[in-house]
Amino acid sequence: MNIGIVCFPTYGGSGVVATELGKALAEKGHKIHFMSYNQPFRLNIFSENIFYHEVAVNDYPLFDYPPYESVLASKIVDVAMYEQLDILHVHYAIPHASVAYMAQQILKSKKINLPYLTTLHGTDITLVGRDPSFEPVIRFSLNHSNAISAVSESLKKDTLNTFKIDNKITVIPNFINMKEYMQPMEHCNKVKYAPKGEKILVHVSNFRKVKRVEDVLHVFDRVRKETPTKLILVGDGPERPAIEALCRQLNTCNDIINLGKINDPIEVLSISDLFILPSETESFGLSALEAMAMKVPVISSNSGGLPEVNIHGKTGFLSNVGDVDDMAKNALYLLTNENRLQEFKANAFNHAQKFDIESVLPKYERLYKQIIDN
Ligand code: GMT
Repeated sequence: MNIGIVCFPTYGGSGVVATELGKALAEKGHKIHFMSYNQPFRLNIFSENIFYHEVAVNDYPLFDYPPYESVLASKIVDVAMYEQLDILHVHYAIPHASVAYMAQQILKSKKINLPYLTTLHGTDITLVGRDPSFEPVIRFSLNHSNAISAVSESLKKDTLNTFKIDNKITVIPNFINMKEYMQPMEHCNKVKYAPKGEKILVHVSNFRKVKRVEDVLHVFDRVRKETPTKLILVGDGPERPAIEALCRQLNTCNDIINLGKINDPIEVLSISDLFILPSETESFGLSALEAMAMKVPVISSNSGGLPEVNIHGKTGFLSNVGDVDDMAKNALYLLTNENRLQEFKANAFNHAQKFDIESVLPKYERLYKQIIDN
């Protein structure tokens, strides 16, 4: 198939899913045309089946807001016509679903049929999407999508509760390429970060408010009072200054290692003992799945789709949002008993295998085929 993929290129789950999906489809022989305003950050490979079409929005003094949607719609029309796309897959409803609809209508006037699949990732429904100023456009463009997929049962439910959707929503979970998580990691030396044999907690995110990174610091503060521990923070974003201020206030900065943005956190995860994800809302929690694939159990909130990924009492523990005492108690329960920690590590790894790309990719291929055949 000739598949167009539209996504945000920025550091975040929807871009990672779109990119990894495109890479895997290309490996199976499909031709993949990425359209984005920057090279997606994990699209750092050479493949004869992958093409990147940049959406370059010019900065005219007249515009307070650059017309990204119009330029993207034109790009989709151009790529669809000249690369003969069979299908368009847009990631993140806002504004990609309505842009896809507009491109589809333009192509229709040229007697070209371009069906589109909209994949919902989370904040496009649970945060941004709840803003009433988007409602008519989201509802319309979702109802006109040739198909909709959501990354968890929880997100499907949230979408149906938030919008009046007549279209069917197919759940296709986030995935990982297990092969990449099973490579030898001997070169990653834990001693550099934990010289006295301390345990390592890790958090990976884009440091947005919704991630509640301050809760990570509060959990860490409680845990390190009981057992020697270090905290590694991976990522960057708007909450970073507040986090730096909080670690000074808690007097924990010396035991926190800020690594900033890292394209692929596999190596850091390979030296970590527990992953902390206390998010306010999380439609799936791809970062938790990536941790589990590296045998790192997860201490998380129980919001959104997290219970579909992190199995309470098996691959880690779930707590109510904001209950840092419970999260710290659960972390200590694992960190202070090596046999128990090893058992949870093995469970996390085994559960992660259920989300291997090998089993998830055919679900997307089937959906593409259904849409094209209709
Ligand atoms: O979590 C973020 O801030 C990034 C966000 C995105 O849209 O890129 O991630 C969302 O999509 C991921 C991939 O489907 C999910 O694994 C994340 O759970 C989801 N984030 C939220 O729902 C907050």
